[in-house]
Amino acid sequence: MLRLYQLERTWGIPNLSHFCCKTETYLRMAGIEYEIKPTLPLSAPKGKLPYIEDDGKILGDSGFIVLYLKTKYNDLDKGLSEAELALSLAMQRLLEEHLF
Ligand SMILES: N[C@@H](CCC(=O)N[C@@H](CS)C(=O)NCC(=O)O)C(=O)O
Repeated sequence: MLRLYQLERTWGIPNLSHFCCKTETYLRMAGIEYEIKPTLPLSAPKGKLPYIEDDGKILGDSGFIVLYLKTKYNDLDKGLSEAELALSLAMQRLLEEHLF
């Protein structure tokens, strides 16, 4: 089963890290079976969380992970038009990299 390495749950919210939260949300929405392995960034291949282990592959960075999940399992964006895909990418860039 796919393993998701991320920060331990705290204060009853899914995750303090929005990158971890995003990755786990994608897994849940796409109906992919996974187990969580709480860990710290020091153990991660790129020094940052989340990362996954699937079929012997280790992959870091939530963007690359979602791309991998879309290709291998279930692409939740498959019904979107080009304009909707462009808008979603713009929103993603804004929220992930420029809002905090
Ligand atoms: N581009 C990465 C960013 C991941 C990231 O910044 N993770 C933070 C937690 S929110 C982290 O592990 N930081 C540890 C550090 O910077 O030393 C992704 O999308 O996964």
